[in-house]
Amino acid sequence: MPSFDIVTICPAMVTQALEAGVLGRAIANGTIRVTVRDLRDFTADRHRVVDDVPYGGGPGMVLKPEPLFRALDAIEAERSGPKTVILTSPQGRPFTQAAAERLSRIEHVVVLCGRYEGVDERVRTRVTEELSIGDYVLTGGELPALVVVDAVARLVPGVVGDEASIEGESFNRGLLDFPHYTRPAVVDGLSVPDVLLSGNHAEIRRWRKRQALARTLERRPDLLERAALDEEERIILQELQHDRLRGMWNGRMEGDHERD
Ligand code: 4FV
Repeated sequence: MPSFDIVTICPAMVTQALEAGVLGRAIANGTIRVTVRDLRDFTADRHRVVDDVPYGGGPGMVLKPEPLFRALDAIEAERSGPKTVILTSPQGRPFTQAAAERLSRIEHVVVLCGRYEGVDERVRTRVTEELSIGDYVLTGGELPALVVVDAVARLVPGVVGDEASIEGESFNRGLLDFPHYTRPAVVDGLSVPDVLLSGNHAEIRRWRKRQALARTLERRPDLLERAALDEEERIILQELQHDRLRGMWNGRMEGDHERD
């Protein structure tokens, strides 16, 4: 059973977020195990101090190394075997779906949540991977840790009810997702593309491929360089690029809601 340890000075925030939805159910039914560790439990002083002023001066505080080292020692003492120790920080490599897939195959993942200006640099001697969820600065590493655990845990067999919803999702192959519609067929004069009401599954699959490619071409052409396209998708993409060049493609998505 894949297991996660999250080390944080805000355990309540993390625990609460883990109680919700798919993750909460998977933890409750034992499909995955997530242990939230309060960093203050690994301090040695009666004030449970986890931070200190930066050497060399400057604003803010830095997370002390010893409590983090003790937390990692305790986790390692509890659970032998290979583990990945992740530090979430803006200095990390961008977190991607591919990283989530790779981490979902690792038995034990530990996530250290930064706070204040960050962790003492010597903590990185115990870190195997540093990940960033985006080029912006948050108040803490807890939300990034939850992003990583959520994206990884949902890939663990049995966590998401319908595995097909994982395999089929576009991002798995590096594309943006196609538009989704559900009842009612018309709302505020906004209708559903006829093809989705046609019952013609071959046409529907083709339409979804075309929408995913068109949306990716328009919004994230960078993804197309790395996307694993099948033959049909390559042909559709050529058509889209051709239309685009011929200016026939006016940037409006075919799926955009025709007003009745
Ligand atoms: C972050 C990010 C992030 C930086 C200072 C925590 C904060 C504070 N982590 N992706 N973006 N971390 O902003 O992962 O210690």
